[in-house]
Amino acid sequence: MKDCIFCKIASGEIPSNKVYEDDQVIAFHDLSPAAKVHVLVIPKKHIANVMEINEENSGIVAHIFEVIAYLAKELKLEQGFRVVSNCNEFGGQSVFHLHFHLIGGEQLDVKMC
Ligand code: DGP
Repeated sequence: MKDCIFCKIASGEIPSNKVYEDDQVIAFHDLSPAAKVHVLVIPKKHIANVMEINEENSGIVAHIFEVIAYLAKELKLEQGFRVVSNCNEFGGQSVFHLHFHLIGGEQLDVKMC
């Protein structure tokens, strides 16, 4: 999608500090890390956020969680981590391309629920 920063990262137009890539998914370090490990896992195909997940595209979400499980081991997060997807204004979403924050590498102190 034109003007979507994560589409540009997915296509390689904007560089990123990549930790994983396959034909459907890319994962890279967050520009403003909230913890020692803070990786964003995104579908290459543009989906705005969780509100746009449906029967036709939910397979990518299952695949993203397989990638998250793989990365959790690769990044040595066995002691624990958090997966977050912010959605729309009240959820604090700032980039409108579906992404999952994989956060860990230390004790996380802000427990939302
Ligand atoms: P959210 O606020 O949930 O929409 O998360 C967007 C995240 O994306 C935020 O933690 C900062 C990160 N971010 C924004 N622009 C870039 C970028 O150009 N490169 C990288 N690596 N991360 C970015």
